[in-house]
This record gives sequence, C-alpha cells and structure tokens, in this order.
Amino acid sequence: MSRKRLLVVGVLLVALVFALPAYARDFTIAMVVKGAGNPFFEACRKGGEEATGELGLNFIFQAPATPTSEGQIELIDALIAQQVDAILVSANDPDALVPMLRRAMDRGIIVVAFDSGVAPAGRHLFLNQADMELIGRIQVQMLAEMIDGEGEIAILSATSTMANQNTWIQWMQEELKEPEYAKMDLVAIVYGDDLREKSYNEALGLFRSRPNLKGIISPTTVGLAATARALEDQGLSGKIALTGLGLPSEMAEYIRNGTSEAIALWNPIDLGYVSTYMAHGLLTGTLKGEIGEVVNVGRMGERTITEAADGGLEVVLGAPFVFDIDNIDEWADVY
Ligand code: RAM
Repeated sequence: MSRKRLLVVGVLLVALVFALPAYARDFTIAMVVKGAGNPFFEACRKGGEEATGELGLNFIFQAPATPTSEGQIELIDALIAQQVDAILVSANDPDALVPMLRRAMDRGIIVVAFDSGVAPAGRHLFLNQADMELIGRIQVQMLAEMIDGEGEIAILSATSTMANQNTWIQWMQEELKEPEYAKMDLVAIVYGDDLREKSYNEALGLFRSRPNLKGIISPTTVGLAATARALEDQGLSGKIALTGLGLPSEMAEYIRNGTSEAIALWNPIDLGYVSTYMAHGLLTGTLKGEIGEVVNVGRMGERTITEAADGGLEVVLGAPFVFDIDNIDEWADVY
C-alpha cells in the first residue's frame, strides 16, 4: 500500500472509532474499595468481574494498603490520569473524597458510590446495599434477643469517618430509645478501623475495661470476625453475646460453636455486580441518572433510581439477610 493510501486508511479508521456509538467502545471501569485484604471487597470484586465480563468492559480493582481516604484519593488521582471511564467507590470518608471525585466527573468520568457513600456532590449515583434504618435496627433487635434485653452493650465499628457504619450506628441508637431496651445500656463505641489486629485489640480492650459487658454489635465484617476470634481466645464465647454484619464464610465456625448466634448481611457479590451495571447505564446513555428511571441490572432484574436520605440519587440493592445455625452451611461457601 502506498504511503498516501495508508494515511487515508488510517484517517478513516480513526474517524470510525470516534463515530462509533458510545456503547460500542471499550470502556474501562475501576473499582476502588476501602482497603486491601478485606474478603468483603474481594466478593464485590467478583461481582464487578462478572458484570464487566457480561458487558464486555475492562475492569480494574484497586485498594489502598490501609482503609484511609488519603490512600483512596491517590488511587483516584491516578485513575483520572489513566482516563478510565467510570469509578465505583466505597469511600472511607463521605466528604474527603469529594474534590478528587469532582475532578473525575469534570473530566467526564462516571462516579458510582457503593457500600459506603460519598456526598451527593461527589457522585452520580449511590448503590445502597439495603435500607440503612433497617440494618441499624435489626442488629439491636438481634442482640436484645440474645441477652434478654438486659445489660451493658458496646459497639465495635470500623473507622469513625465511614458513612455506612456511622449511619447504621445512628439507627442503632434510635432503636435503643424504644422502651423495650430500657435495661440495655450502650456503654462504649470503639473503632477497629477495619484492620484485623486493631479490631482484635479493641475487643480485648472492651473485655478488660467493661467487666459487666453482656453483648457486642460489630457492624463491619472485619470487626465482627476479629471480635469473634478475641472472644474465643479469651474463653468468653457464650458469656458475651456477639452479633453484627458478617460474611458467612468468615463467621461459619463462630456460629457453629456458639460464639455468635446470628449475624446479618446482604450479598457483596451482587453489590459489585449491580454497581457495574449502574455505571454502564450512565456510560452508554441508556440512563440519564434521574429519579424514577428503571435500571437494567442484568441477572438481578431491574431497580429504580430514587432519592437518597442525603438528597442525592440512589438505587437500593435489597434487604439484609440473617444467618444463623439453620442456614449458615448453605452460605459459608458462597461469600
Ligand atoms: C466491612 C466494610 C464494608 C461494610 C461491611 C459490612 O467489610 O466496612 O464497608 O459494608 O464491613
């Protein structure tokens, strides 16, 4: 082929790529999670891989070494430079990430927060795992049943800045105002920062400083598994009741040996899967991101965009699910 012809063919090819409808381009979706080494987010990653596989998109998974917003901001900065098309983020702080996410949005990148939200200014949509009020209240209800509604209780959370845990804790405190909990006393809220060892040590600290403690709620999969291990190591299984949000795979042994009678969670694989479909809808223009719009979420069917409690837009995945001795075997290998 002559040089001139080559040039013409080249120009035509470039023109063709730009003329392709948005949905036919090779999009790259990046998932940024709270921190590395958390099996909950490994499950979200699976869902993201599944959805991007179905939709023919590229998928990048990134996690800061520890669950800090500084780490996430650095990663997002690099993803903007890489010109990814969409960022799915579970945030370590709802406000700290906003300026960097706005930069991403200004450059045409779609931002879908999931699991732990960012303020409306820093996202297009939020995927809410389940009704926040219900998640908060149900954990108090489960613990109350275990301790017959009486005694000192404590909460072992993730970090003090994470939006999901903080909202659930607010709803726990609301639930505790109901008359049936008059004899339950919330004596401490401590933070294990979603790090295994820190959570374990915070649990030991509670056992030491609160000798009358009757129960612990840990609304984080990392905190819950670490607290279960601490209770077992200290011979306190069955003496201090434990519930919270946990992965069946991590908690099965503790449910079987009675360290925790029941825990709750939703499906984290579906969380990664659905947030990917949401980003894809916005990327291809099949979704505008307006209240009342129906979102196609692949094998999960359809969801509708609604207004979130913070005034932004959200999609709700489903309802939390309770795991106990009767169903733990079915789920222990799933996530
Ligand atoms: C931890 C994380 C995550 C939360 C679960 C329940 O894995 O903090 O954000 O949703 O627990």
